[in-house]
Amino acid sequence: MSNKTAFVTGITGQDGSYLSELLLDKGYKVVGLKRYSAGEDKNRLKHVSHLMQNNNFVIESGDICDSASMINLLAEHRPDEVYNLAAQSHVGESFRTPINTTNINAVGPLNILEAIRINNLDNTRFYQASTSELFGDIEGPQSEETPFSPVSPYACAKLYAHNVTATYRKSYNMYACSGILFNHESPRRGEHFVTRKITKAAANIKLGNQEILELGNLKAKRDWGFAGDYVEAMWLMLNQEKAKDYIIATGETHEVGEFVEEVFSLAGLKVKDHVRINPKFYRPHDVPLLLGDSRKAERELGWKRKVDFKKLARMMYEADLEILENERNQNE
Ligand code: NAP
Ligand code: G4F
Repeated sequence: MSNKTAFVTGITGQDGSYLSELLLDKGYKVVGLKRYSAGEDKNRLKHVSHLMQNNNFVIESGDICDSASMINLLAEHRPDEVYNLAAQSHVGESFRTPINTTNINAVGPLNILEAIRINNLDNTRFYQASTSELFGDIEGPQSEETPFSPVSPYACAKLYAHNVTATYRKSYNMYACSGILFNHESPRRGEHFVTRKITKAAANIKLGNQEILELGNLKAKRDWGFAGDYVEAMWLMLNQEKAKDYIIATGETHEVGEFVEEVFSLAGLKVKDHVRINPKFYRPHDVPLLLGDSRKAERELGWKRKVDFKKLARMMYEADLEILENERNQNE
């Protein structure tokens, strides 16, 4: 068992919860960063509520855009590993709030790197949540050798973070790396992302709570994996002899429309009866095709995905159906 401390930003998000579970299982102390909100915290922390009784799990309040809070928290906890998962992670939203997205996704990681440097945390290892969105409109399959060509404010900001992470590795001899993760989903996925929007709507339609699901571009292709598999790769990347960037993907790609078909057939529903296109959900520029080649991670880290497309769709649909049925039973 480890007696290391990990500092995890984005603790209220999908990946923060799975990564915390993995690290606590390995014996780490986990310090999770949560930003202040005037509203109810109970719902925001729902994916980590089962960890709250664990003495090795601590929540701190702060914001990666506030460099003072990063400097002070890292000085206090002196973590062995920092995982920067915090982001404005919705690509469509980044076209509506480009400046806020850039502050969080580009300046935020820089604040953390600077906090590590200023505090002389020479043994602290840093993981940056990079993304397949960096490839933009470059044809797949995409590997570590494929050039980046971002097409959204989200991806432009993430590209800065990716480059500045490599710059700190080279300039200050820091163990700092970026995981270029392709789309990964789970029952804990935010409800505005397309997979979760589809599984929740299908469950609602099945139960008679909803009639129509409105979507945007059904032709875009994504390489979808399971978040639980992907957080393992983050840990592996920080526990090697040398810091390197890796692609994490399934090597399979599917149209958004195929995910709809798969989930609606699980629900016994006809797509044409319930799904409508609403141009409101189109983006000014959408990444057409993501298909990752993660052979380097398989070879060097021994990482391999366990959950495939059909299993993922079923896991998410069944979880949403169960949540909605429980809610209905409680209201009866
Ligand atoms: P997520 O569910 O959207 O979680 C994002 C987290 O960031 C939330 O906890 C959010 O907290 C926090 N956050 C936002 N702004 C912050 C700030 N200024 N200071 C501190 N915390 C802040 O995202 P995810 O799916 O877990 O993804 C984790 C990371 O991987 C993100 O960086 C994302 O861009 C990247 N990524 C994700 C995927 C994917 O398919 N999931 C693929 C590639 C890369 P609030 O609750 O306060 O909003
Ligand atoms: O689920 P999405 O919003 O995910 P997107 O844009 O691929 O981004 C996710 O994966 C990235 C990794 O590649 C991460 F970096 C990022 O943080 C995030 O986790 O959209 C997937 C596709 C897009 O082509 C979108 O245009 O689905 C299409 N889509 C069609 N209708 C929709 C909708 N997307 C959303 N969110 N909502 C719709 O109604």
